[in-house]
Amino acid sequence: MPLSFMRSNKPRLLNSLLSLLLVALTALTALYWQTRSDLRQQAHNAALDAVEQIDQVLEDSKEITMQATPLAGSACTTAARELRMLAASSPYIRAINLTRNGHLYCSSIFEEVDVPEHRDSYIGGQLRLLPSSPLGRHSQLFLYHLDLGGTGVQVAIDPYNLFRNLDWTLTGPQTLIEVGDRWIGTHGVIHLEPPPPLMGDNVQLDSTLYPYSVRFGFSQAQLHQYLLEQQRPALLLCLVLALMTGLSVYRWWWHISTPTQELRRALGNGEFIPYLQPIIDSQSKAIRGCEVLMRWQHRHQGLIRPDLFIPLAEESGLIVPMTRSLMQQVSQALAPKVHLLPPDFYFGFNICARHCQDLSLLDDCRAFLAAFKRRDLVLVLELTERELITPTLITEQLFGALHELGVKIALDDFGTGNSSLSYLQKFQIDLLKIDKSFVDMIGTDALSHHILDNTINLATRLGLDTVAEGVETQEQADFLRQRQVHFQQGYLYAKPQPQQQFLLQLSKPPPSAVAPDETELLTPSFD
Ligand code: G
Ligand code: G
Ligand code: MN
Repeated sequence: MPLSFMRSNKPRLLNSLLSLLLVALTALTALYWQTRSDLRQQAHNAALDAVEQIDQVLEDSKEITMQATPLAGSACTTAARELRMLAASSPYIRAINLTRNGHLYCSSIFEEVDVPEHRDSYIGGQLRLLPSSPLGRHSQLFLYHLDLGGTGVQVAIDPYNLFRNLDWTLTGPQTLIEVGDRWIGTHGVIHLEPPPPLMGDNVQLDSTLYPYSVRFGFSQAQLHQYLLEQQRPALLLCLVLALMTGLSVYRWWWHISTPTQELRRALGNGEFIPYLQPIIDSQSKAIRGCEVLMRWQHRHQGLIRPDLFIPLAEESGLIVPMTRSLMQQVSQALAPKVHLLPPDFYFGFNICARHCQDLSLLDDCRAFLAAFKRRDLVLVLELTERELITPTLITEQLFGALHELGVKIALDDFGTGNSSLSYLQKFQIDLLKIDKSFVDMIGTDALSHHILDNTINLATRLGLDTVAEGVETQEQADFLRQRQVHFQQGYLYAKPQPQQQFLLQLSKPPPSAVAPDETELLTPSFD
């Protein structure tokens, strides 16, 4: 697999984990909302039931007070027995009492009593909660009062019984019956202080018949408990779903993450760096320029050759920002050292055909040249002959503007393609880079020699500058110099190298003064 170097397991693991979490989180959130809405519905139903039942108890109480009405105001000795019988008719009723002139004077339990009664302490004139009965020690009472003018009948309902017999689906701190500013809480306990602040969710329902309301709620803890107990199969399903998603992403990762994404990531990460290879003047042996060659400093795989990723970069269009980044890195590193560069120094950047259909290249070239404080420096764009440019309105505009800007155009790998004279003119080629395959012919059989001579002749006859690529031996160097090839580039002089190393080489004394073993990059054949 040629692109196997793009396969790193780290993003694969990370993305598998992320998708696992994402699915788990989404499923859990959906389950949470579903459970919450279930509980709300349950609370609402329970509240409806509760109001219906309490209303019924109060209706019964009202009915009993009506039956006791004839006794109101009469002597307790005669009324008490009747009151007891009436009280026994309902399981909720603890006692029935008679009032007269602001006093409770007769009780079905204690018979004759005398306790002050305030009519206006009844909410809506009907209901009242008493945390302790003035008659009995332990009783908490929910009172219903029928006012008959000077007299009245009072029914004392046991809040514990009331609370217990209601069909609460949910009971907890959020479940209560409110009467005025008092309320009955869990186990029928009556409270005087305001109800606790609302936590979690709750439903409040007012009775339409009597002045009270019920509130049914559930806390976050109850919700979680419900979720764990009632939704266990769904929770397990979420877990399995999340695991399966994570595993699928892990398994199919190479189908999901394209090499283009890996290139984009590397670009964002600054992993594409320039290597510079010197270009030497054939006669003087001095450095006259350099070719900038892209390298991928991969975070796991080390240095990667451009022929492995440039085709994909071209195809995806990422070559445009990648080249821009390369130009920026070179100008940033070399502009502060511009004094080290020889006069008329030239920078060669490789540009692919596709890149020539994008006018942004012009801005990139302008920015590159502007970064240097010297006007004699030359920017050369190398276009390969292997892939000829299709002339369009954009290329016409681009090459015209590049020419005006002083940017020179080189035809790279010259001799390997079939560019015509009109092609050279159309794209205003200034420089021919004779392909290494021709240089390799030097010193071989006569026929090859002939081809090489013809290629060099063609280049010189066109009046263009010439660069020979891939010069590896002294014989090749001498031959090319004799044939008037202007510049040379190859391992004989130096390999492509990191920028700092290239700068170091520039600051060294001229090549002729360098001892053979002082550098592996410069050879003694320089003389
Ligand atoms: O160094 P070498 O192996 O560097 O280069 C291999 C090929 O990759 C060459 O054909 C060269 O033109 C191409 N290449 C290197 N750097 C770049 C670049 O920045 N842009 C383009 N388009 N091609 C490049
Ligand atoms: O852009 P172009 O296709 O010309 O790219 C030049 C390529 O040639 C780069 O890959 C560079 O590393 C390589 N190169 C430069 N000098 C030599 C050399 O002397 N010998 C060999 N084998 N390759 C070279
Ligand atoms: Mn090149």
